[in-house]
Amino acid sequence: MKELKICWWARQDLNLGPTDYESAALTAELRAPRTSQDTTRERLNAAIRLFATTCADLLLELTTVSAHTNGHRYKKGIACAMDDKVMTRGRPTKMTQRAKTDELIAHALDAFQIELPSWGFANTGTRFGKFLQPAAASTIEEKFSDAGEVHRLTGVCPTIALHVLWDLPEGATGVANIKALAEKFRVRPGSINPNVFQDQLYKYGSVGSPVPVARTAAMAHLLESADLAKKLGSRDVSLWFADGSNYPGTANIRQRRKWFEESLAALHERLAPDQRMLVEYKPFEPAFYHTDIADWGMALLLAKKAGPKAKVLVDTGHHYQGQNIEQIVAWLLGDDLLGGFHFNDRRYADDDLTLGSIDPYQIFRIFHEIFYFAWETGKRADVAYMIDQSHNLKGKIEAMIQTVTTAQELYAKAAIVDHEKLAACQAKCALVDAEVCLKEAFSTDVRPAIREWARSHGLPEDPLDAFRKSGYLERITEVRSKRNAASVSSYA
Ligand code: PSV
Ligand code: MN
Repeated sequence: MKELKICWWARQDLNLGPTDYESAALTAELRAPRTSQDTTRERLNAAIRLFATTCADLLLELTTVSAHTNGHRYKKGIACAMDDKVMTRGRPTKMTQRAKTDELIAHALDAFQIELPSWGFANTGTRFGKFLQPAAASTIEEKFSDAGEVHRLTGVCPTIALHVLWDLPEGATGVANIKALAEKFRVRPGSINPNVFQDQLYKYGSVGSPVPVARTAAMAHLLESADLAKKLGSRDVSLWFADGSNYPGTANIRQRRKWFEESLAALHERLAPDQRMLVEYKPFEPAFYHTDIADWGMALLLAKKAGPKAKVLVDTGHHYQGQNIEQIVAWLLGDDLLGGFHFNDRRYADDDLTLGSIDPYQIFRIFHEIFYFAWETGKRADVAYMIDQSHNLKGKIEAMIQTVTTAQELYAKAAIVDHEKLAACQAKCALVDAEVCLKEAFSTDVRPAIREWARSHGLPEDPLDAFRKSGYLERITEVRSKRNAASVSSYA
């Protein structure tokens, strides 16, 4: 029992604990035995052990210590706590359940960021045609401008994903312009997405094509994308391949896999030590018989073979009906192979609908697995949250703001799951209680806490309303509508 308690403090403290617990443990650290060769973590563990045995029921609030969850602030917290003056300011206090919940949410939101896709601001459609929007972005400057607006209002979207051929058609010569736009609109380039699917050359695939020139061109483009990412200061090269075939017997599946393995290994080689490559999977479309990287198992095998900088990217729309996505997430987390997400929702296939519009509980369950992993292991999952949506009918900027606030809500709900209680219920096979525990968090109205968090960060409490009142849409509509009306919308 004592052991369990110690673990609990350790987890809370080293990862997602509310300030009060952390401060209490930090206070305990002051009393913990120190030897010169102890690492901070060891000392902290010793302190937590001491804390658990001596003052488990006492919550000390160190008002001046901001011991947040991320490494930097946490270290700062330790440094402050080691200062005796701070120690004397500690005073015993009990927090209400509501205050604890709000604080958990604030901590979680402080660490939550989500990347916007450049293509989400442009005119898009289905294969039957596009419905053009007067305010849609068509230049890279307009995409940066729109992304900057979403970030200005939400405060959590500091990066924009770029698609190489769409956003950097001239390759490296476009880098200076992108950097200038990043500066101007205060959003950095995020993941770099190579495009090895739209050129005629790729009719039978890219790195998996039986046509040697297609494989060579695709490889060159992947390497160029890695270099572009380096130049732009982007960590992730995000890979999606349309490769596959349409009819049984028309492709050598095993041979194509070998070509994929070779190409991904070569790309891995080209990455800087701090860069990553994310391997995305998708079961079908545009290929309708077989897709070379059809599911997470294939992506996982390819990533493992490529090397440690390769991780799997989960696009929530890229699964067979009924697939348990949170289980995939849990498995990938367990092997440190979850690199990131492309968030969207779907009803049928890769519908690219707004996150949480069809099944918000599913996104909550995904976030829950991530929090639960962190609580249990004391490790913070290094996961890139990215949006991959095309809003064909909704106003693009509005839909993006709606997506971001939905993501925050579902993330906040997952942050307040009572992990200790849940783990106890699971261990006892208390099925109803375990499920109630999860649902309790899901049904909590986290919006007041999110509004409070926004207020405290100088952000609008209702970003959608702020956007509507800002006049931005009217301004861009005036500038862009003529050009948009003249652009092509037909499929054929
Ligand atoms: C493919 O459907 C995909 O999910 C890939 O991530 C592409 O990069 C993106 O959509 C383009 O919209
Ligand atoms: Mn995607």
